[in-house]
Amino acid sequence: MKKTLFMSSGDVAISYGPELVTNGTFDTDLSGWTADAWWVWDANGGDGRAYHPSSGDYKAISQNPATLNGSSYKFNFDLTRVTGDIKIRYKNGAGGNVDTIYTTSGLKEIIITDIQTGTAFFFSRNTLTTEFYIDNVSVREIL
Ligand SMILES: [Ca+2]
Repeated sequence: MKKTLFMSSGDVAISYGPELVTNGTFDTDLSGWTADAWWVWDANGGDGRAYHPSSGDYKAISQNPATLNGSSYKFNFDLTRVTGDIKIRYKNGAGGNVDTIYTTSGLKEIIITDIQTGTAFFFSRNTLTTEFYIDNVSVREIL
């Protein structure tokens, strides 16, 4: 029997390359990250995460995944905001800063189609006195 399979554009499977972030789940510490001493590892009852205690100063945690090469990537993380505005920064292919500001908690996702080879991803406050947690940071190439 002949079968015909119909697919809408919404059914197209997107596949991803391997995880490029080291210790994005913060299981036991902040290893693999470059962090201002302000940052604290939070055990969070067994699901460790990175904690930015309340501050209005620029105190960043960052990582530059080794194999970023200028193709497209899915960048996502879990944000728990206590207060303030949280900034994510990376560089585009021209070397310009790309900033995304968040003022709510939740799973945050950025699809990146223009990225500098070897860029780092920085998490910090934007302008306000800010307190927040991050976990499950992931960068994967869109294949
Ligand atoms: Ca975790």
